Amino acid sequence: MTTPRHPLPMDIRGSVVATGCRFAIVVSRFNEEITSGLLSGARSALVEAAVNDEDVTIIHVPGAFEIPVAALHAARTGLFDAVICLGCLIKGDTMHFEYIADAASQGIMNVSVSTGVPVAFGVLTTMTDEQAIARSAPGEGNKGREAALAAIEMATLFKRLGGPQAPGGGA
Ligand code: INI
Repeated sequence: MTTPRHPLPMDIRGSVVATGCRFAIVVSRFNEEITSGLLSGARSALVEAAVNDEDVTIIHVPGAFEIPVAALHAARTGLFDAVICLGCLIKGDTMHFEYIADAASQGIMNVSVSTGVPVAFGVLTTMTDEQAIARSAPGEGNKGREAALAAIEMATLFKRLGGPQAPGGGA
C-alpha cells in the first residue's frame, strides 16, 4: 500500500498584501538627502501593502559598505520575513565607487542566499546626482519603493510556500 502524497501547489506567487509580515529596513546615511527619499518610498509601499507600523524596524548605518553586515545581523535574528537594503553611491573620480558598489551588491546577495531570508536591493549606483535625485523622488520610479515591493512579494511567497525558515525560526 502506498502512502498518500501531499499534493504540491501547481502555481505559487506572492501577494501585494503583507499584513502580519515583519520587515527590517537597512538604510545608509551617506548621501542622506537621497536615502531619505528611498526610505519614504519603501515605507509608503509597506503601508499600501497593509503592513503594520510596529512590524517595521529601521536600522541606520553609516554607508553602503556597512549595509551587508547589518542586513546579515537582521536576517540572523529570525525576527524578519524580509530585509530591505537602501543606499546611494554616486560615481566620483576614483575607484572608490566600484569597490563599495561591488561589496554592497555581492554582500547583500550573499546574505539572502546564505540565510534564506529575502533581502531586497535598493542601493542606487548612479553616474550623476541628477540620476540619484530622479530615482529617489516620490512615485513609481522610486527605487526604495521598488525594493519594498520585491520584499513584500518574496516574504508573502515564502509564507505560502512553507518549508524551512530562516535560522531562529521567526519568519
Ligand atoms: N558610502 C555610500 O553609501 N555612498 C557613497 O557614495 C560613498 N562614497 O562615495 O564614498 C560611501 N562611502 C562610505 C562607505 O560606504 C563606508 O561607510 C566607509 O568606507 C566606512 O567603512
